[in-house]
Amino acid sequence: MSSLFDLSGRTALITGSTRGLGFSYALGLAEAGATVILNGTDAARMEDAIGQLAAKGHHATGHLFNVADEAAVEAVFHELDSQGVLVDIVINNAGIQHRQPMLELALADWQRVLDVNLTSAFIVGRAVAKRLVAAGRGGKIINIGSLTSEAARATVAPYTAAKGGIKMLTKAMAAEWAQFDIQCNAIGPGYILTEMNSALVDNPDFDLWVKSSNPTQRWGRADELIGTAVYLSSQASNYVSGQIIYVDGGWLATL
Ligand code: GCO
Repeated sequence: MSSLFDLSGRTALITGSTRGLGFSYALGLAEAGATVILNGTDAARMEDAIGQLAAKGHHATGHLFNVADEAAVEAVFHELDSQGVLVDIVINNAGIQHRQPMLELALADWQRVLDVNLTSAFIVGRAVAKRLVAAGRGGKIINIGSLTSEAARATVAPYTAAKGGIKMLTKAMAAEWAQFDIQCNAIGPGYILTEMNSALVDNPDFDLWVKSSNPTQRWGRADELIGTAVYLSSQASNYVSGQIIYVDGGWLATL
């Protein structure tokens, strides 16, 4: 049974993984045996993240690049090609947030969120899939959605639109790439205690809303997402594709 979830011999790229949920996914996949490649845009955070994994016995490498920049993504994958590294698990986790009413929202801010939170998953996912198909290898693409893949919260319209797009992009990837034994799924985290959410956690009204709006009556923890990430990265999910699994304490299931 344990071999079903064993990621030994696999190579996983997790975008936006120098901190927050991305780092938790990276640690979880490393603990399951995968060789982990981190991504971020801040050299100091990258060094710290690699050091944290090394302290736990995991030798990770890292690449600093903007996931929404097609040329930058292609350059990194060409470097991996030259090193003989074939990524067969990717978690498209990189994301930003911009909280502002739409009536005041600038198009540039709308576009920036869509580029980082949605288009990047297409760019990186396509780079990975192209190489898996060329190698005749299967693999796993895991996109990170959100509760806002299903329901909207006021003042985060570009994030909501992007995460809704993530849900449907995941299905599109499944439709086109299942024939190549590439399973494409998504994880929809609930409200999780992360640095990106710190302003919300510290807001008493918002904190009360989160705790009163879901049946667990608490925020989720980053480590509570790891099991789903390992499952979707492993052979245990080889006949699962196009799905989004909400790790939300039952929030979306209840009125
Ligand atoms: C917000 C948060 C979101 C939530 C996520 C929950 O402002 O609503 O930043 O990122 O954490 O959508 O699924």
